[in-house]
Amino acid sequence: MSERQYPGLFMTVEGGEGAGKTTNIAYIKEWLTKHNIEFVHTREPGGTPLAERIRELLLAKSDEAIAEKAELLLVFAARAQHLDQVIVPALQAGKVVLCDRFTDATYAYQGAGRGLDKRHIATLESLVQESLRPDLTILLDLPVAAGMARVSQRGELDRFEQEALSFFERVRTAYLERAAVFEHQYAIVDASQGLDDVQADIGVILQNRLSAYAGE
Ligand code: Z5A
Repeated sequence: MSERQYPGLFMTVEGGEGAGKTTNIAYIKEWLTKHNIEFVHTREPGGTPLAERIRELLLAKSDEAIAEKAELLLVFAARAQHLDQVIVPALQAGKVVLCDRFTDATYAYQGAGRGLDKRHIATLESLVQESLRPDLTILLDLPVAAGMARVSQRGELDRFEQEALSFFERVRTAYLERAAVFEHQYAIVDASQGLDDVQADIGVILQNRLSAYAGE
């Protein structure tokens, strides 16, 4: 957990393909606005012009295969810039940072998905983030096949979306394992429910975890 060295609160949203991050982040933004909580909404990879350029490199299909370690370093290069330019200044200013994915995604995708050693990820995490960790991670959990069915209507697949089902199964398992280890950080939401129920669950989590922060 973050040692709360900043007055702001760092919230991330994670999940596999089609788990509903985009849909539910819109709901979280409405909730924060309704409760007069100042926030910055951002995403990873990305969140600054340079980091968004790195995102394009990571997601685009290309004739040149990206080496797994190069992918890992690109993710953390984007993150270093994002922390410096957006996340840390917002936390210093006392805002809530609402981030679509963060380092838990690196453990899930580059660690479990690609099979890179978690110790290397932990080393980069310490280098880039020092002691900063999310205060709250909402994990939208959904069976892989259900998530795939939800996104199947979309057009061309990006570089990650082309991976095999087994890759996404490893990603899901890794998220659930991390949620069990970092219980204080994670709140798991059953994203296979209808949207109203998913958002009711998220509302309870926000009320429990942010009301003190909002001074309610
Ligand atoms: N990546 C990485 O490898 N390492 C890292 O460290 C980081 C990221 C940070 C980009 O992520 C890629 O970067 C990601 C991992 C990698 N690749 N993948 N895969 P992204 O977050 O930008 O993209 P994404 O994961 O592909 O998100 P998504 O597919 O767009 O899904 P989503 O935002 O979670 O879902 P959605 O768009 O809100 O919902 C999908 C559909 O389901 C949509 O039609 C909704 O209306 C519908 N939906 C949502 N909720 C429900 C419910 N409850 N019932 C029924 N239908 C629903």
